[in-house]
Amino acid sequence: MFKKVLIANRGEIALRIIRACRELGIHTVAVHSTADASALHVRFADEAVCIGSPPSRESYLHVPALLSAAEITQADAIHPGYGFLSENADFAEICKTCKIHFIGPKPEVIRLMGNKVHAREAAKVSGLPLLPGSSGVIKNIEEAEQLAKQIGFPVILKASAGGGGRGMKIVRAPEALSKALATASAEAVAAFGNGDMYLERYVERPRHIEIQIVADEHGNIVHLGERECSVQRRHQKLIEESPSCALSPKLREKMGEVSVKAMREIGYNSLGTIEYLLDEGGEFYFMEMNTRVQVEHPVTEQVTGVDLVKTQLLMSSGQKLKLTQKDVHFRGAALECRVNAEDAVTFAPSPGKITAYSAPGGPGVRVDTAAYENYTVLPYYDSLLAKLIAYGEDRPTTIARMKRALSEYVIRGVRTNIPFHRAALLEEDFVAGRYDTRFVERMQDSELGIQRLKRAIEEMP
Ligand code: MV4
Repeated sequence: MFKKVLIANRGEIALRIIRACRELGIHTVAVHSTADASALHVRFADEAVCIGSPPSRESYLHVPALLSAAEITQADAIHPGYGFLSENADFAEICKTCKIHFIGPKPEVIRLMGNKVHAREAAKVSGLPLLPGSSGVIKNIEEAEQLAKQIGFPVILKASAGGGGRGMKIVRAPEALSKALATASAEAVAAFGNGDMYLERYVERPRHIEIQIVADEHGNIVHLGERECSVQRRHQKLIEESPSCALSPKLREKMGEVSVKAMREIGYNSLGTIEYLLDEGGEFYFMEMNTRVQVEHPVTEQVTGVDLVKTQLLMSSGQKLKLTQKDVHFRGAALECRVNAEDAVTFAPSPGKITAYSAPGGPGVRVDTAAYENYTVLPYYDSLLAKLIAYGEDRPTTIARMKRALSEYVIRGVRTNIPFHRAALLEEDFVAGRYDTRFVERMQDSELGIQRLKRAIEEMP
């Protein structure tokens, strides 16, 4: 097992990783920017190293500083968490060169999944269902027009170097295709330094379903079921849950099985998530693969009882997965609300000092956060303040618990999106599990939705 792990991250995920390490008897090194000197991850770790200035580029993304910190503390592994360098193949490669263990899949696999055209091809050859679309990069407008005519409109153009909703363009009519391709490709060059595009049939009202994979370095692979993440706004997830109301036991088994099979084909050997679009007819299609631990991993932990971060550490150090698919049982329902320091109506960030803080608790409630009273939410980093997770024997129990927990949560000094969550949980469509990726839009367009949000803001403690 690793003796000492450096955590190349901050906030709640750094704490989550430190907790897992401590339970496994692994020493921890926190790194931090000058602005994070008093952060909880710094206090919870065994050692801490200041690696630079507040902007991420000069600290949490600064590779030489991170490697120096690992070197001077003699850390034998780096856990990248999510975001920052977690899916940076070059960083994983540099770690390898420096003989520091990168906790994640091999650099080549990170690189493969980061290139969405290559990922799509790899998914196809390993048996994952794809939407009809281009094989490889679109070579010219004639090819795109021919293909779109074959598939039928609407189609979607996606940047090969994009992902997570970046660099996409929906095209609804043949006349619009040529301009859209030129613009999207130019935007991709500007954003990613790579204008490669691909094309797919566009699914109007998809649900976002992702399958959690756990794979060791000895060929053992299991899936831990799904998370539904359809409650998003501008590709920022807001509410996640497991199980999804949209999956029958049969479909769950099918999605799990094909995912495991594909990971076996690819030779995947880490924690991973396969994202799918689920259409209204119950057909699912490969979208992207994430090669990191995800923000929403706790909902899977609560319904399976598997500690994903501990499992990731154990497997990464070469241990065999003790779990077989037969050992995986799903129990009850879990929900996660991402509590962000942002305005509940406009979603504008709201950094500042937390002047009063009291977290919910009691049965079926988990709070993953690095916030505390007098903590300052910094403008340099993302606005995630806490992940509020509720779980219970069934979905109605869990929703009731989440509502209760949201009503207990006191955060003063910064604005939060807690009122948004309270309003969302009152939506009939949410309660019925009848939602898709347009849920937030519909809520914002509905008189009742707006009214509920206003009332939730007034009712804040
Ligand atoms: C799509 C799609 C519809 N059809 N692809 C958004 C994130 C990126 N991973 C891919 N995304 C989408 N790809 C086809 N062929 C709709 C989306 C999409 C979406 C997907 C999941 C969750 C929320 C979304 C919001 C808008 C669009």
